[in-house]
Amino acid sequence: MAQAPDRSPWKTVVWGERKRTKLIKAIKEFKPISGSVTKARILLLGPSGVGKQRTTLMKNISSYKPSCTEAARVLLLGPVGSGKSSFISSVQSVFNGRVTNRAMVGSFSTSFTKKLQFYKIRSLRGQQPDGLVLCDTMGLGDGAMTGPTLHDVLSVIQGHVPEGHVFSPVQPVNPSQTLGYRKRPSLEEKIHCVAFVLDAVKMSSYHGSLSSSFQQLREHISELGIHQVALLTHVDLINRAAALLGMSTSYIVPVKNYSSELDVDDNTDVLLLNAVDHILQYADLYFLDNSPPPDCETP
Ligand SMILES: Nc1nc2c(ncn2[C@@H]2O[C@H](COP(=O)(O)OP(=O)(O)OP(=O)(O)O)[C@@H](O)[C@H]2O)c(=O)[nH]1
Ligand SMILES: [Mg+2]
Repeated sequence: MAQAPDRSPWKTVVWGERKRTKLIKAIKEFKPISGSVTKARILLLGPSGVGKQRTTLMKNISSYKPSCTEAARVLLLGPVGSGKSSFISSVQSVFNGRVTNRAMVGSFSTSFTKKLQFYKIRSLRGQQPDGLVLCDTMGLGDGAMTGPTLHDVLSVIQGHVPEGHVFSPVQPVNPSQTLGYRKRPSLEEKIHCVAFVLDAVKMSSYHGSLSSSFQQLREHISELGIHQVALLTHVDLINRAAALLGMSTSYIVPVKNYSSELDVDDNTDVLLLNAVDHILQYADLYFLDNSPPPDCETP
């Protein structure tokens, strides 16, 4: 005979109004510890705060002037299709006030970008940054034969490679065969910062050899005294989640679960609490529509 399902709660969770108020109060009073732009901060700032922050950031970038060269050259490096060209176009779009496809974007299994291309970020109107040049390059492949070699990348960073150079695994950069090769590049012609670009969605499917390529690259780039940062793209897949679930994006909130950390941190806490707060809003809507009329309530 089938047993009646056990309906006793496995855990008693107190989600009273007091707890909710406490969580909201804690979220409202939360101050991020670092100065970085985090999702947490955006959530707390609200639409007008985000607008202010955008204006401040645009002003800062527009007035940026390196101390000893005309512009800072930032090289974007990453696997094929990770969003290097898209990032350049996106930054340009911010300053144009409309979406602009400045660097051409593709979606093939081999790199769409083949040439070394420098993009001085300019504005069609208003604030004009001119201290920033973003450098697009061919995507790093899974193996040595499917993208620029370590030697090619280091030559670019050291400023030997001219704009327009087409990367070829069979013809690595070299002083005698590379057209326009600069033997003694000036500070202006060198790369001043490297930004690795990775696709959050493909993170687990990246080939193991890519990890050793990054390790080698980082060692050599660090030896050159060049700082590196990383950009994580495709974190906007909320739309895809919405399509999969068949629900509006306004129902979906980003969450960062604790998975490898040893300690909690305030930013992650806020994302989690925001999700809980969001869930409770919808639970409240249910109660609003389904609470029994006062005369039916059990004494
Ligand atoms: N959803 C989403 N798609 C992105 C994002 N960034 C890039 N893409 C898409 O990913 C594909 C590849 O983008 P690209 O900017 O061409 O990538 P890339 O790193 O320049 O690629 P290669 O030049 O081929 O090495 C395009 O279809 C883009 O529209 C992102 O943040 N979110
Ligand atoms: Mg590209």
